[in-house]
Amino acid sequence: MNHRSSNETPAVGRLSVARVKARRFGQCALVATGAIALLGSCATNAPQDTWQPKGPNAKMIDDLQQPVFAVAGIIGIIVSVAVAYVIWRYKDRGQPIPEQTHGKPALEITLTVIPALILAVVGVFTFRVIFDLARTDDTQLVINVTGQQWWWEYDYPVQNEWGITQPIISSGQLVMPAGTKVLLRETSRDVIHSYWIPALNGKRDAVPGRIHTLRLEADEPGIYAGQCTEFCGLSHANMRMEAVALSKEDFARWIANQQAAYQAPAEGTLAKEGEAVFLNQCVRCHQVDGLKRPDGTLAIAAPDENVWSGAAPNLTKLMTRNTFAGAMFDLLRDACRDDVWKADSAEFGVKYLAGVDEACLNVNDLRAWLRNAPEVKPMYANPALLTETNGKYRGMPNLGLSESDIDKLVAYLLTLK
Ligand code: HEC
Ligand SMILES: [Cu+2]
Repeated sequence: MNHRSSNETPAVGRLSVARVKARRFGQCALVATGAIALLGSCATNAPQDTWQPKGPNAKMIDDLQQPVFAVAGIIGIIVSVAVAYVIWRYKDRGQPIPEQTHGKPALEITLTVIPALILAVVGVFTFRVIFDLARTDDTQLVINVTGQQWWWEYDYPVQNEWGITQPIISSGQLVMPAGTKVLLRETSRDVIHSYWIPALNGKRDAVPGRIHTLRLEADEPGIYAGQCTEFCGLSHANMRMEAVALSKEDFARWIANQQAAYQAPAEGTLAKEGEAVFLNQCVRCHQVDGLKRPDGTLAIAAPDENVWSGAAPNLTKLMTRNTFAGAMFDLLRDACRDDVWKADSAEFGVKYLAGVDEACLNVNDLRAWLRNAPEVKPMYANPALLTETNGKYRGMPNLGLSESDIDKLVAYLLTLK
């Protein structure tokens, strides 16, 4: 039976030139997209590659995803080839409609049972990994992680076995000992964020009012990159993080330095003038532990009165980190940064713990930040809201500082290490 009337024009003949062009463009776009996706897998410098686990938790996930990917891949290929064959073999060439049958129980049962068995096996292994990744009873070190627009705060509760005798508060870079079962306790101060260091484990949402745990362990010292992976507003893409794994000895050094007492800059220096500017302009949001006002009282920040999320990064040891503003900017200049990032694991600790000195400071980005932070990191979709703050800011405001105040502040910030 031929159900196309013989006097109809063939399909191609009806296409206008414009439609042919549009179709060609569509085909090219499809091929280009596929090629880009494929070429992306050739990247050599891919610090957030989920196929390169650098610790036992990520390894567990990888050991599961490799065989599942292989099985799914083989099935995917079989199904695609079968579909392509059927499309080609049975395409309408005007042949009669084949004899119609109702069902084929043997085939249908087989095609139901096989996938069910495959899914059951995958399910058993998946559950095992999920439970293993949820364990908290073998924890060796606890670190609290709090997300807010658009940076992460890390605080280390007192843990005498690690020499942590007073709480340590840091931001941007999570510092942890290598070869240690670290447990993050995550929460958020505003919207939902999600913590993800692909080389060390999967993702875990940070939700206001809740505490979620995430195991992290790195085999080797080094820096492991990640980024917030739950859309959290305008600068979501600028909310990054880095886990820094140090050898146990280097971690002990880091802990000792984080707890070291505040060293006020010497009288008569530019840094001392910077301290005064800091007390005037910055201390209402940023805590520097041990910093005193001229009258000898301790300066206590009140970010809850000045920032919507109720927090601003603790700057006590700013120059011991090598990024700032949610790891959006490097605090280290390129050459110095590469020196730290590419150090082999034997000398990594030495280079990381040296901290940022004047020669290595990425002074341009830091000055741009102090000059007008919302200009370099978007914080308000509606610029009118920049000035209408109702007394509270989102992120770091533009403080209208003079260049000479910025000179002083940079000199002061360099002493915080
Ligand atoms: C109204 C509160 C507020 C004031 C005042 C303020 N800041 Fe900030 N600052 C913030 C917030 C919030 C962030 C985090 C923004 C982000 O990363 O997106 C921040 C980030 C920073 C950072 C990056 C820190 C890190 O670890 O990522 C530096 C450095 C900094 N501020 C320096 C200063 C200096 C110096 C002053 C005084 C001139 C100052 N800030 C005044 C709220 C404030
Ligand atoms: Cu976020």
